[in-house]
This record gives sequence, C-alpha cells and structure tokens, in this order.
Amino acid sequence: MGLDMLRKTFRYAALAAAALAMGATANAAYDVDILPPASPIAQQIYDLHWAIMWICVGIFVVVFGAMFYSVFKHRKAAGAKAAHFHENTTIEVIWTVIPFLILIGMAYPATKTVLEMKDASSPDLTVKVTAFQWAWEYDYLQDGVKFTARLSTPRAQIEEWGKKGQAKGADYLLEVDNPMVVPAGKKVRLLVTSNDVIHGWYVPQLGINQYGIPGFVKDAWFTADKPGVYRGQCSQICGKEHGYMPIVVVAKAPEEYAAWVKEQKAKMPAAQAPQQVAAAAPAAPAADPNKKWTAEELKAAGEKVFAANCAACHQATGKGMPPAFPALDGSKVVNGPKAAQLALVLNGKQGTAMASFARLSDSELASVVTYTRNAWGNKTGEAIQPAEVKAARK
Ligand code: HEC
Ligand SMILES: [Cu+2]
Repeated sequence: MGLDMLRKTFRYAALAAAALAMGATANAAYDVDILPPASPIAQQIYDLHWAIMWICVGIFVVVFGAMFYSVFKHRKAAGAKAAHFHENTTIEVIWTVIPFLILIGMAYPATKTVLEMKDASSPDLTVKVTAFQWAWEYDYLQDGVKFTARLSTPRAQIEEWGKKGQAKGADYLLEVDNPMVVPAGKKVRLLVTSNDVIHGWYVPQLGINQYGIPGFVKDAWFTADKPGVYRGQCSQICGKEHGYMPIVVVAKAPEEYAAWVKEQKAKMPAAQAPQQVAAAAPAAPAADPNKKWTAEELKAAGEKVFAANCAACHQATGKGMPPAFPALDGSKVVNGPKAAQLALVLNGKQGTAMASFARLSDSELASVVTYTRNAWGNKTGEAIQPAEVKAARK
C-alpha cells in the first residue's frame, strides 16, 4: 500500500514536471522569455536564468511532492496516528546541508558571471557615455567621434495630437536620431556617467544595465556577437522624460564600422568649427576668448548644433510644435535682446521642457544662438561670440 502510494505520487510529480516542461516550450513560441542574448555576458545571464529557474522547479516539485504525500498518506481519515518524537539530528543535518549545497551550486556560476561582467580590461575601443535629462551623449575616445542621441519619434506622433490612431511602429519609443554604432565581435568598453541625475544605460540583449551617476565614472563592457540592432532604455526614473530616452546600439561589421567613423568625422568639423579652429590655432587658443568668429562661420556651425540639440522640439523649420514647443521663427525672445535669449538657453526655463544647455561649449552656444537669430524669417543681423557666452556663464 505505502509503496503503491509512493509510486503514484512519483507518477503525478513526473506528470506535473512534464506539463511544466511543455509550458516552457509553449512559452518560447509565445515569446514569453527574456530577449535573445546577443553578447557573451548576455548569454551567460540567459543560461543562468534558465538553470536557476529549473533548479527552483525541481525544489518546488520535491518539497511540495513530499508535503502532499505526507498529508495524504498520514491523514486522520485513513487512521493515521501521530508519532511523538523530538529532534532528529540526521534530518536536521540533511535539510541544512542539501540547501547549502544547492546555494553554492547557484552562487558559484553567478559570481563567475558577475566578475566577468566587471572585467572591462583590454577593450578594442572605449566610448564615454554621458546621460542627460533626457538624452545620451557618446564620445568615442579613440576615434574622435562625439554626438548626442535622442528619441527621434516626434511628440505629436507619440501622443497622437493630430488624428487618433496615427501609424506607429512597434519600436516607436525605442528609436533615436543618432544610434551608437559599434563594430561587431570587438570588445567595447563603456565609461558611463551622468551630467545631472542618476540614469541607467540598459540594453538587455547586450547584458548591460549600468548606472550613470553624476560625479562618478563606472565601466561596463560588451561584445556584440553579430551585426544587428539592439535596443534599450534608461533604467532609472530620472525625471519626467525618463520614458523617452531610449538607447539604440547598431553593431556593424568592422569594415562598415570604419567607414561609419570616417563619415562621422567628415561631419564633425563643421559642427565644431569654431572650437576646432580654436584648438588648432597656435598661441594658447582655447584660452583666448577674444577670438572673433565671422557671422557666417557661426551660422554654419550653429545650424548643425541646432539640428543636433534643438530641432527635436523646435523643428528644423523653426516653427516648433505649438502649443508645446514654441516657434523660434518670429519669436519675441529670439528677435529681442541677445543677452536674454542667451540666458534662457544657458539656464533653461524651470518647469518646462526647455532644459539648460549649459553643457554645450561656449562656441556651440554662440553659434546656435547666432543661427536662430538669423535663420528662417529672423533677421537680427547680430552675431554672438563665444567670449560673450563665457561671460554670461558667470
Ligand atoms: C525638449 C524640448 C526642447 C529642446 C530640445 C529645446 N527647447 Fe527651447 N523651448 C522648449 C520649450 C517647451 C520652450 C517654451 C518654454 C516656455 O514655456 O517659456 C522653449 C523655448 C525656447 C526659446 C524661447 C522661445 C519663445 O519665443 O519663448 C528659445 C529661444 C529656445 N527655446 C531655444 C532653444 C535652443 C537654442 C535649443 C537648442 C540648444 C532649444 N531651445 C532646445 C523646448 C525645447
Ligand atoms: Cu534617464
């Protein structure tokens, strides 16, 4: 009788395990799983996730099986008599040692992965990632490429300002204007920091979720297994646009990556003309705030700065998206005294989406302000010099 019962219990347990296993396969078909890993660390995390999941399932089956069996076997209705005993050293040792071994068995591979995650040594390239409310800046330290990535889907489309049900792709909150591009198969080290509050650089398929903390530089690394597009988001609640600072990493074949770097570099000098010319000039140029730029130089550079930093809200046409984002074309502020406009761009406006742009360099700010004062229908004819920006910062 007892043996028979035991056999039955085992049969049920086996059935339950089979049902669970089937559930797991069905889940894979319905995409109930963590995202497919695309880097060695992500692969390890994925494997750990499932290995530990199955250990838990095993423990569940054994513990609940034993409980169920005992309750059923020793039920009063079947005439069971309770045994009276206190303490059983053997069983106490067993139920201490077995869980201990299980824990070690899980902690050992998990610790190995954590240590490997933190080993960002000997990378093939290093990218400094700076978080802002609400964008990411990527600075390729070796390749000399630097840009900002922002959500590219217009607000009007996200919030369906026009007609309801506007077409939106599946990734409409996971698209950026300038994705981070990396060579596939190479070890990329990230130096993650922040300019304002705590953010998190989180790309699940690459196995990274790294805090960006103001005043600290944290490192992380990944190697994208193969070319592809990997998406993520800021993982720390960092303010009201937290949900709108996606991350897109595009892994390309190394040759394509090299071509991309070349292309980016060709774009860079224009955007940074005043700054770079200053850096190239002989006598302590960076310290020479009196260098004057022509209005044309400033406007040309300003257009690029505007496209990278302002156009998402104020639009390339300068028409903005009223009422949320005012037009700069014809704006009273832009056509008014330049000091007031500069102060607004430098300090932002509390409580609105117009953030402080003090992080831009003096020459970037000078050029973008000059540009807006002389673009579209605005014709102030006034240029603003980096030296004026520098003075206004104080
Ligand atoms: C995240 C969206 C956003 C970005 C990016 C942005 N702005 Fe603004 N900007 C605003 C909003 C919103 C206002 C209106 C603030 C208010 O309520 O007064 C504004 C106002 C302004 C105004 C005053 C316009 C007026 O007529 O009142 C100027 C000038 C301006 N922004 C310049 C810039 C410049 C230059 C940049 C790029 C360096 C920039 N903005 C980037 C959202 C943005
Ligand atoms: Cu953030």
